[in-house]
Amino acid sequence: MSNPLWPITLPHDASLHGHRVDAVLAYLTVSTGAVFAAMAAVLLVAVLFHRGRTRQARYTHGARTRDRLVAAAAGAVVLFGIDAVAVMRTADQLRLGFWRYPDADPSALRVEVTGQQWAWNFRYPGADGQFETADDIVTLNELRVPINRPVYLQLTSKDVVHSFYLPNFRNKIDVIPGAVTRMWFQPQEIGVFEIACAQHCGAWHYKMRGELAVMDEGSFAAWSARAAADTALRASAATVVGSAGTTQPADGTSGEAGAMSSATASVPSDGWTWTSAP
Ligand SMILES: [Cu+2]
Repeated sequence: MSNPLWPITLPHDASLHGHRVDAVLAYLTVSTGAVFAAMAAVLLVAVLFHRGRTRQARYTHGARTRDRLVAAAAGAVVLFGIDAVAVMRTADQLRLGFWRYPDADPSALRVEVTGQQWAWNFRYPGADGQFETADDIVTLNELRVPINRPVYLQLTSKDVVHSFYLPNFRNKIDVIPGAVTRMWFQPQEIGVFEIACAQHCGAWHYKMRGELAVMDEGSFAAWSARAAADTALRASAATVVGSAGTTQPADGTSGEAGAMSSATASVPSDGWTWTSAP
């Protein structure tokens, strides 16, 4: 992030649909700025005009019909000129971008996210495309994704409410224990971006951050293969340890990061299901 004006300006947008959020913010900035300028001008004129003793200000309780009409007109301008338009524009942008979940898109990369005090766990389905199987890839505070493909996340929390926040992708979703939420985004730029928690979730909330690495397709495939090999190695090591009489999970996970899949299985989602990847 080499923006010299940061944090005065918005974070750099590296996503397909981020401009939609920026457009709504720009509209709100300009429209409320115009109303602020008009109000400041009215006040300034009133102060300057009634400055001398010759033009005494006339006080009113605003009970006259004319006063009420002026107040109602000003209120209507704000309500319909700014608020209603902002709501409609927001709904449009959500419909055109953020709510178009890639349920039927076979190219979408699906990842399960589990928040906990104070870290992010990520679980990829591995080569078989199925979660909660032996070849799942599990990472901590590190989400790697390929460029120009939809990334579809399903999220839950182990303990308290967190919020998965991607400032450079204009996306944020609450991560709630006992519930499953979802979000999607499409990276347009290779680079490393910040993952933050946007809900105050305890003493070390400020430490709850991760890295989102956007890679080219080849590098992502190479990383996936390496991670899959590591998973297989861990699984075989766990089997050896397990046969020696311990209770180590044999699927190569730490058990902690595996919480997501069991939570997903037991918590009803609000009407969507992972479609199995090809
Ligand atoms: Cu948090």
